[in-house]
Amino acid sequence: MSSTKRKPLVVVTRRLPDVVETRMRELFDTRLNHEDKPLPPAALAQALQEADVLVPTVTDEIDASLLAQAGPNLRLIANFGNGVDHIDVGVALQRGITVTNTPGVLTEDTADMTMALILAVARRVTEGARIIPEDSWEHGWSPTWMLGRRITGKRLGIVGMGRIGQALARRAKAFGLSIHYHNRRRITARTEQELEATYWESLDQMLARVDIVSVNCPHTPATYHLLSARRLKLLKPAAVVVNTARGEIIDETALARLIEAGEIAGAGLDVFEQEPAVSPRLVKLARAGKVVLLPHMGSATHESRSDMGEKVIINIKTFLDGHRPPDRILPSML
Ligand code: 8YV
Repeated sequence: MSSTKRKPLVVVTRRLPDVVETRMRELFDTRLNHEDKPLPPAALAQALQEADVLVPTVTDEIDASLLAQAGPNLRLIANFGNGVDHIDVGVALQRGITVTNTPGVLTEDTADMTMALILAVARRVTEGARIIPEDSWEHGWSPTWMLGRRITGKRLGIVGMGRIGQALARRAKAFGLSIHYHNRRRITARTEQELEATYWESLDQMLARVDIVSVNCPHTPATYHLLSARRLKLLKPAAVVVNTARGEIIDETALARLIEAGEIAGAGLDVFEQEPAVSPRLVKLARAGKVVLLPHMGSATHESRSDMGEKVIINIKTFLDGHRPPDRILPSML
């Protein structure tokens, strides 16, 4: 900090819940984004030059060239959100900038949304929900109309058994799904028993055997296109793919192609490779009722977003008080 008297300048790139913004203004010299439009690169660069602390979100691309323009006061990037793949964390750490995130508080809501997508695709919920508002129910009920697929008794393959993966497993178990998972590390025997989860060291083998695949791992260089065209082709034709993690983990073009060809039954996606742009092929499949597309709503509850803000504040406050913030991103996590 250049002066011990002045309050640290915290620049927040997007509008946050009122309660969070109010508290931040009490604690810091806080610069808010009242318009809530994503900052253009030049404005983001200026924020990095001036701030002591930057509070970005998933909509801010903070790459190496932007970080090279950071001012001498920038010591902390306190991300509002769990995923930090929009930040070049390696470069930030090299430049002595600490990066934190907001884990834990959005777990249950994201798992709920994953379950909602599984049900929506299998039971054609969004397709059905359009019928009455569009005045298309003139023939009434029919024994063979709008049939979906039962989820009870099916196999769910979870790719990434961290907090969200485990929260999904707990829900899915209650719905009668059997739980299968692939993860970098096997979870403890106790948790495996509690979730009645089967571990697959080979992702390929798991994919060939499950009915529903859910992506719940972070996006890192190692997980980019983890569900590649080759791996997607291993799925059964009746399989459904759900993604509430990051679009980049799935080869989206291959996914769309396989659904178009009837080699995969459908998908429920909350995240996309080029957000907010969504592939026209996926949009067409959504219109045809084959896929359900949500605009990145996994953690979109009042509770999650307030708790995420609280985490951001705790991380900033702890850091400015000279302590290690609780949610530091360490090189081993990248
Ligand atoms: C957030 C998310 O809304 O936390 C994450 O990683 O994907 C979302 O739930 C978003 O990242 C906020 O920046």
